[in-house]
Formats: sequence, structure tokens, C-alpha cells
Amino acid sequence: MASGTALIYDDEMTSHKLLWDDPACNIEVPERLLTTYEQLKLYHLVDRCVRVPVREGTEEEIMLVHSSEYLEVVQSTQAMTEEELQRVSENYDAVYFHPSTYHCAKLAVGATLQLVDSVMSGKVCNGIALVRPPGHHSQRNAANGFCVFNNVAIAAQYAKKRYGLQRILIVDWDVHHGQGIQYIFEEDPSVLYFSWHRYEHQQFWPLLRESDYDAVGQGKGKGFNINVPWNKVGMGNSDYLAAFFHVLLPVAFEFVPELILVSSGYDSGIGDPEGHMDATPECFAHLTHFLMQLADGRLCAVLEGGYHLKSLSESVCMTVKALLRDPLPQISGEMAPCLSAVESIQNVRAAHIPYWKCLMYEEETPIEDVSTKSQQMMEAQLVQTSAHSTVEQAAGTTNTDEAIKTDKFLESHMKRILFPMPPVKTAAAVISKADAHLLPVSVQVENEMNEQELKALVSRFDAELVGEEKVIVSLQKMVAVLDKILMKAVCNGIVESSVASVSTTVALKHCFDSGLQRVLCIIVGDMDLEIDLDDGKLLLMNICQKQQTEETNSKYRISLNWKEGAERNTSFYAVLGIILPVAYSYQPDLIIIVIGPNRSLGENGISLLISLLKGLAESRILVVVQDTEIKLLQTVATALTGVSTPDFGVYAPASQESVLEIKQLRRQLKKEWKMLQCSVRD
Ligand code: X5A
Ligand code: ZN
Repeated sequence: MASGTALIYDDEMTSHKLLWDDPACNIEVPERLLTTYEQLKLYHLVDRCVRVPVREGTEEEIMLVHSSEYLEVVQSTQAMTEEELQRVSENYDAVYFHPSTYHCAKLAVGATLQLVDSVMSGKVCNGIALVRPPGHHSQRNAANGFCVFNNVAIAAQYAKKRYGLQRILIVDWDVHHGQGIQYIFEEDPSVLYFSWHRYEHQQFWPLLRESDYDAVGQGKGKGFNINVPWNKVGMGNSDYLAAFFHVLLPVAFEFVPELILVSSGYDSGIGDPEGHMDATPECFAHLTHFLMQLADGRLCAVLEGGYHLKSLSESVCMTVKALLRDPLPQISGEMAPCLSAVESIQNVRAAHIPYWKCLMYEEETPIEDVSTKSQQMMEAQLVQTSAHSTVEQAAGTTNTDEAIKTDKFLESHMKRILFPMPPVKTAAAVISKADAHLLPVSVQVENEMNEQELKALVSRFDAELVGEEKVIVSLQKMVAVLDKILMKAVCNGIVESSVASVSTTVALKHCFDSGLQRVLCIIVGDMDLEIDLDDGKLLLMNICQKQQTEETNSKYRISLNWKEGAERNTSFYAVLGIILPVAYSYQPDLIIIVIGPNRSLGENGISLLISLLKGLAESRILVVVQDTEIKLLQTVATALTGVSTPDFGVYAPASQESVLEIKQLRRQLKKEWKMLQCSVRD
């Protein structure tokens, strides 16, 4: 697999600028690129990326999407006077032309295609193109919303044609609806377009009825257009994650894209004067990380909007850090989507039931009473317009006050979340030395913990074990790996243990002795732990085959009956529908994954679980494996190191039985673990 991250940027794209006074367009400024690039340099991220030069897109490439008539209009602006430019600009909604616009717009297209070529040729694994003017609003015959040529749409057509791709996923996380992309691919099932956008029941620009959740595509393209309309401002990290968990990711894993294009607008981030949303920069790292698990990691991010300079540049940096596979910072804020977000998510899921197997057992119905565009509704909106009431803009504050407030907030926020990165990613302690060399890990750990100390620890719950030399040695190795994780000498680790249940108990006690506040322990297989859970310091999830009897689920002890399908991977539904939402709701400091006997997840499922959870706990994961199959150890180590994109196997929908079980569990737990919410019913 390819490695490396491409960065495509050229100063030339800063020459396109607004020459006259126009309040509708004055936020789309050259400084957007300059500031972002400076911030990337400051974080030393530029040095770590592969520089790829820009080029101009050709007329032929532009005409993959646009008409020759429209191309001629844009060409003609090169030689125009300011007055003439102003007149052409008025033919479109929220657009300005400059004599260099045509050149820059061609560079924006060419930069995007250079990125696609770098990824598709295997020169890099993923990358980002920082371009101006943006693209997602522009249409076959029209410029629109600062956009001249539709960079991402052209890239999708180009990739289909040049590389014969049959499935491309476009994720548009810009705060505006990329209606241009929707129109271009509406009838095309080979391009799945996902967009969330500020909508406010059609009161927000571009004010289109077809931006709502019920625009699912047309003809053969039905089901391949997914709109998540946000009906309030103030949507934040938890709302965005919920849309990923309950809408985008299940569908995307089922779609099995060969390439992902991100219409990467950051006006959906905090402080943006257009979006008025609340997502903090690290949210984009998490979103990126999720998408990197698809399409064998082939991901091209292309800049769209983003108008608060600091919010934009920090968010771009977070995206690049994720692309480079740095450990992610913990996502901030209370992990609970707001009611309005859950309504939108429920509505999109309902609209897409006919088209996706992952939704087929849902009985979601759109909630018309809330979504109606009635007058009554709009008046009620005036009372409380913000999704999470804390982000309400104080009366009397101006836009500049607001922007400065965000500057100050981000200044300290970024200091809080940027942590020194462990020098090494993965440590391992395996029983046989021969096995060790087959693992792609960077540190092999030997016994380090003082035997007396360890024996004291063990004797706290099992005095007899202290006498068993083999057990003690195995525990010593485990504690050595765990200590490296706790001291941040490594990110994560893998431990082989013939007594996984004892190892896990000791590991947990050691974690609490070290002062950890929240440990998430996921047991795959049949195993009982000798540990009392009371104060919320431990969240235990057990994925096992045997039906749970007397034991009922509680907030901190969750059992999930799961039978993995034989060859194909059916675990997507369980991982996305339960495990990930609960884990994100809990926000652990450390994750322990135990793979015990009778495991109910196959290697593919285990890979998926580890890869997705890696976004949490700053990637601090300890995997304890009872099984000594080298193949399983390799799978785990590959998922932990992330040296290559793990293979999750062929997608298969979960059985109706499993789905019903999960729905039941979700209903039961969603009051405690709010990221489980995807419906406002019961
Ligand atoms: C690319 C982008 C926004 C246009 C807003 C016009 N365009 N009111 O973010
Ligand atoms: Zn935008």
C-alpha cells in the first residue's frame, strides 16, 4: 500500500480577489490560503507532506462537467475591465471575477486532478489540495457562491474516466449545500454524494427545496444523494459525529468506494461568519480518520469554504495531522447530539431505507410535525435558534467581536489539545520470540516491572497466582507494555497472554492505581472479570456469542450478543451502531481490548473495531490476546500501527436478528450514552 500525504498548494491562487465592494463576497479572500499555509508551516506539517506541484486543468477536463458556452464566458473575463467584470459577476449569485480568476480556477481544477493522480498512481496514500476559487456550488452553466469550476465534480468524472473507477464517494462537510455536485451526479449511481449543510427549513442560502433530506437522487441515482439538513445553527462535534455514525459511515461501508473525495469546507467549523456552527478543529481530524478507513485509505481532500481565518487554518492542520496518521487529540465538548440534529438524522435515515441494506430493518419515519415549514414553526425558531443553547450569540455583539472571541478561544484550545506525540507507535510483548519478528511493531518489550510490586498487585485479588512463575512473567510483560503507554513512550501495544482474564484484571487495577479516570474495556469472546464496577471508572463491553441470561445490561456493563458471519464481515452494524457511539460518549483515557476464547468477531471485525477506536484516548490502546495464532497477532498489530490500511473483508449486512438486538440495546442505553441517539422516538 502507498504511504505518504500529498500537499498541493500554490501562491498563484491568491491573485484571484474581489476588486470592488460587495458584502456578499468579501469573505472569500486570498488570506484564507496564506494563513492556512503559514499555520501548516508552523506545525511543521508542510515538511512532513509530499509536495506535488499544481498545473492548469485543461479545457477538455473542465468540459467533463461544464458546457463550452460557460467555459467561454469564464475565458472571456481574462481581458475585461473592472466594470465589465462586475457586470458578468452580477449574472451569477454570490460570485466575483478578477482578471486572474480564469487562470486561478484552472489551477484549482489542475491541483485537484494532480491530487487524484498522486493518490491513484500510488505515489501517496492520501492528500489535500488548498485551492481558490472553491468549486462545489458551480454548475454546468453557472458560477455560484464563490465557485467557478466544480473542482471535486471534475475530479470524480476524471477518476472514472482515467482510472475506470466505478464507485466514488464525495463527502461534502462544508456548511453550505454543494448543490452543484448534487445536480451533476443526481442520476449517477457511481458517485455517492453526501452533504450536510445549514438549512434552517430552507431559510439559509442557497435557499433550495432540493437541499432537504428527501432529495435522494433521481432515476438510477436514487439512494446515491444524501442530504443532512441542519435546521439550527450551533451544530458541533457531537452532531457531526452522530451524522457520521448513523448515516454516512454505515452507508459508505456498504457502498465500498474505490476513492473518496472530500469537499473540504471549514465554514462548518467554530467561529465561521457564514456557518455559525460550533465544531472545534480536532473534530475534522476525527472525521478524516473515519473516512481513511474506507477505499483502502485513498482520500483526496479539496478545500471549499472556511472564512474565519484561524478556525480555518487550525482545522486544515488537524485534517493534515489525521492524514499523516498522527494520534488524534481527544474530541472536546459534551458528547450528546442536540434534538434538532437527531431529528435531521432520523429523517435522512427514513428517506434512505429503500436504498441501503444497513437501514432495511429500520422503521424510522420522517417527523413531519417538527420539520414542517409552517409559520408557527418559524416563529418558535426565533425564540431559540441555536442547537446547543450555550453557543447563542450574545445580543449586541458584532461579527468582529465574535471573530475575536473565537480567535482567543482557539488560541488556548489548541494549546490544550496539542500534546507531544509518542516517539513510537506500537509496543508488543509476545510469548515466542519467533512470533515477534513477524509483527510490524516498533518496540519489543521485556520484563521490566519489579517482581515484588507485581506480586503485591496480584495478591490483592488472587493470592494463589503469586506462586505461578509463568503467570508472573506474562504479567510482567503486560505491565511493561501498559507502562510505556501510560508514560506516553508509545501509543499503543499488544500483549499475548495465556491468562488473558488475569492479565486484564491486573491491567485494569494498574490503570486505576495510576490515576486513570475512564477506562473502556472491550472483551471479545467469553470471559469473566474479577472486578467490581461502581464509580464509572470502568466501562465494560462484552461482545460474545452466548445469550446473556440473568445479567441485565447497565450503564457501565454492556453485553452484546453477536455471531460473526462466516466469510463476510457483518460487524459493521455492531461497531458503528453501538460500540463506537458508546465509546465516543464515554471518552475514555485508555482502551483495553481483550480477545478471548470463543471470540464472536472474526479478524476482519477485530481490525475494524481497533481501527475505528484508534481515534479515541489519544490512540492509547492495549490489546490483550489470549489466542496465540500468529495471523491474529499480525492483524491486531497491523490495525494498531496503521502502517497499512487493514482489510475489513467483504461487507455483509447483519442479520435481522442481530439488528433487532442492537436496536433494543440502543433504545435501552441511549439515555445514558447519548451518541446512540438516531431517532427521537421512545
Ligand atoms: C464555497 C462557499 C459560500 C457562498 C455563500 C454565499 N461558498 N452567500 O463556502
Ligand atoms: Zn461553504
